[in-house]
Amino acid sequence: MAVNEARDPRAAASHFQFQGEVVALEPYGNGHINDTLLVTCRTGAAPAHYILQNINRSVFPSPAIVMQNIERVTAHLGRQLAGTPDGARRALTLIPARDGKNWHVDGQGETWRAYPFVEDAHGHETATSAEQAYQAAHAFGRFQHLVSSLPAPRLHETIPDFHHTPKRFAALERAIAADPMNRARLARPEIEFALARQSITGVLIEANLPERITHNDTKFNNVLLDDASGEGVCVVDLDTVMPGLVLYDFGDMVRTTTSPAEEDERDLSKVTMQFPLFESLVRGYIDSTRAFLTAAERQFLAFSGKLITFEIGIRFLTDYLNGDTYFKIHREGHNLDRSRTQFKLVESIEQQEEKMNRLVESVAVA
Ligand code: ADP
Ligand code: GN1
Ligand code: MG
Repeated sequence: MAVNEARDPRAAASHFQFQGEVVALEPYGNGHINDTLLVTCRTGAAPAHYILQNINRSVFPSPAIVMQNIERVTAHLGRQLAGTPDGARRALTLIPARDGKNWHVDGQGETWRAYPFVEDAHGHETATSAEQAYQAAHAFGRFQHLVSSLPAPRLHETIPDFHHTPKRFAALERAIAADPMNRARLARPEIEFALARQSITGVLIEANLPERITHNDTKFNNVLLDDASGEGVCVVDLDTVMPGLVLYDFGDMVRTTTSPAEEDERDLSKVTMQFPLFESLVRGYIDSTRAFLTAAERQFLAFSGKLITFEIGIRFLTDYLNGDTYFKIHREGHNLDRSRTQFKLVESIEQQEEKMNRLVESVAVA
């Protein structure tokens, strides 16, 4: 991942209360949005590691509201986990800047934040076992449970209408009509696929489900699994924690965990919704959300997988048509490839949806 050269991570790092002297800064992870760096500091003992991030201002036009949310959410998680075994690794905590604030704004108006690096745990691009799927779903469900008791006021909407699928669909229609890069001719089958499914876009919004605090970006690589035990130890990427429907989170787990292929896989024969992984997601999620999940929410678990996969597919397709202005890309046609894998997965879910619904019912009554 290339880090924007115009920004100065080394200067930014000097503003945080890291332990010891910064000896290395290197790009880290596979996020599509922020610039993420691993910071290594020399101390008297073992090196200390941190994550330093620059918030993407074209995606988050108001980084301050992102940080205000994260400040409240991390403090709330920290209070609940204090004194529990391994509590410090189970939630992100902000490293303060030298001026005592919880983030740093540099001379160019760029916003930086830092977290302790969670050692001996990693995010993975794909799940390789049913147990990993269970662990991821359990961790994201536990996260929803822990944040459900956050005291008022309501969190800021860091990206309004983030999971408003009908509005995402309307944005796609605008991109098709404007076609600023003359790329629509290269994406005809994908455009047809998307347009044929408009009818599903409003289902969750019209279902009258409870608003809760949700993560909204529960990609499999946004939960760190413990290297030794495999346990889902820490949920990361908190920029979009805000009011939402729990199904946005479960849906994105289905999208990113049940297929053995990576999000940008070009060999579509590898993209399929693997039923045993879906079953593990359902079990892990229901096990950690029993305290609050309603029957109305449960009945959309399978559907949410289809909807959110479709939604992210149309976002990739829209970005391709608009000239790749939102998601970081690493090759020509990258966003088109990403939309193709999403749509292949939607098809695979469509083929198994009834069976998936029956499974959810059987787990719920067990
Ligand atoms: P983006 O919003 O660009 O996806 P993330 O916040 O998800 O950025 O960070 C990118 C990746 O860095 C994550 O997927 C995760 O693997 C890793 N990561 C983020 N924070 C930490 C942390 N505190 N400790 C260890 N790894 C982290
Ligand atoms: C982005 O930040 P990252 O890479 O975890 C995006 C998600 C998409 C995802 C697709 C703020 O997530 O909404 O589902 O890419 N985040 C934002 O991989 O738009
Ligand atoms: Mg991420």
